[in-house]
Formats: sequence, structure tokens, C-alpha cells
Amino acid sequence: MTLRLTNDQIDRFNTEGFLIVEGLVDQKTAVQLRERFDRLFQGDFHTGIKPDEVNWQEAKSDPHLTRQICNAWKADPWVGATVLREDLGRAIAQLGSWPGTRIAQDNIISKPPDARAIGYHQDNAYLGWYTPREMLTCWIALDDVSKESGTLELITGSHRWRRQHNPEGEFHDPPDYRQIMEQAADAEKQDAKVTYVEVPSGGASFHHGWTWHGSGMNESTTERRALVLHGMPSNAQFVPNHLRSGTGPVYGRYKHLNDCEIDENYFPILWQQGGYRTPGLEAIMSAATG
Ligand SMILES: O=C(O)CCC(=O)C(=O)O
Repeated sequence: MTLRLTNDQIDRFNTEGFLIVEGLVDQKTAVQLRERFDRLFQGDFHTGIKPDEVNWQEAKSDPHLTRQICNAWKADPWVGATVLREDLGRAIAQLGSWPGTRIAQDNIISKPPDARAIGYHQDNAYLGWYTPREMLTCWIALDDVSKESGTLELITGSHRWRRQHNPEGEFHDPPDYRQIMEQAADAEKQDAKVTYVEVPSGGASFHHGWTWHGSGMNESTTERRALVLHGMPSNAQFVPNHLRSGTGPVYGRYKHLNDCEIDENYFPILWQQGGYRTPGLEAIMSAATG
């Protein structure tokens, strides 16, 4: 499916801070991606390149934690074939009112039965190392997901709440996964309205970089996997004196010595007004589709 957003969907995103869609990924792709997730969590990096953040590996990591790897597209063209899609780049740019979209990072996330929560956060809180400090995320369910299986939770209208400039609390398995968000709601004198992203496999949600979100423990008997594309504006630049904040220590390694340009080889442009797209992406995508 090629995604084309309607004006009504864009208006809803601007009001609520998120948008839920169905059928973004077909079932053949979802099945293939679930298999690639297994391999990546076993340390099978097809291209020979290690992803930027490997937070969980089979037989080495805590089985009760939600599994996560960031920038799996660099290791696995099947992941790349989805997260490098031009239509997703265009949709993110439209929702963010950006001139274009680069991939900032992907996340492969797997939460088996009984695996623990992800703490509520605002994505932009991690991003002091580039400007404009904006991220917009497409979260794609690879299983039928529900409140019980610990699906993504989004707080309506919270993209207009105060901005956290440094992330607080634990990301993986905090003692109370909603606590930091509830404190933020109190500061706004608002009741947090939680929306659970309950979609069949292949369905997705888009959320704004300041929208509060997190997810609970998987209390079902089935796995809950998601492939996440975090987009950044195509005109983003490094901020050298903030490379130590948030995810800067990981992604700051890609900064040029002599300038603040964000290099397309590591943060490719998926779509830009005028039709530009980083050369070389089609080769990655066709490596997966054959
Ligand atoms: O899948 C989850 O539980 C968390 C995902 C997330 O934090 C994100 O997509 O920004």
C-alpha cells in the first residue's frame, strides 16, 4: 500500500498529536519482518554492519525486558525496505510541515508475554544534539495489538504540554511507567486521556515529537512486535555543544569534523519537496525484494 494522507487526517494529527491508520504494511511483509526480528535479536546482521544501538540479544539479555535494537536498517535490508519507504517520508513531512524527511533512526521492538513496560516520554526530549529539535514517528504493529498485549499508548493533545528538555525516568522497565507523564499532566492541570493503539498487524500510528507516549507490560499470551520509523526534518543540522545529551553520544559519532551538516549516508533523505531522495536507497530496498 502507498500511503496518501487526506487533509482530514492531517487536521486530526494537528489537533490530537497522533493519527492511527490501518493496512500500512501487507501481511507478507509483516511475516517476513517478524522473522527478521528473530534473526536480529540472535545477532544475525545480514549486511555485516552492527546496528547503532543493540539493547537486547538472545541468551545474553534479561528475558523480562522489552527487546529493542535501533537502526536495524543498516544491518538488515528487509527492515530497510519498510523504514526507508518514500511514501512514509512524504507522510511524515506533511504531518510535520517539513521540507522533507530523513530517517533519524529505526527501532525494532519486541515485547513477548510478561515482558515489561516502556516508560512514558516525549521523543524530542532526547534530541538536543540537532536542530530543529523535531522528530515525528511512524509506529507499525507487526502483530494484532491490544491494551492487554501492551500496545503503544498516546496522550491526546499532549504535544501542546510543556516540553521536557532532558528525558526523565527510565525508558526500559521503570517502577511506574506512567509516573513521569502523570506529573506532567498535573503540571498542566489536565487529566491525561490515554488512547491505546489497537490495530491488526500492519496497522500503524504516527505521533508528534512532543506527544507523551509509552506502553505497559504484555499481559497477553501473544508477542507484541513493532517496527518504528523516527523521522527528522531534512534540513536538520548538528548542535556540537549538545552532543552529550539524550541520544547525542550515539549519533554524534556521525558529525563531520569541520561542519554541522548531517550526512545523508547515515541519515538518508526519504522524501523531499521537489522529488529528491538520497541516491542508493533503492539498492537497499531491492536487496530485500530481490
Ligand atoms: O513500542 C513501544 O512500546 C514504545 C515505542 C516508542 O517509544 C516510540 O515509537 O517512540
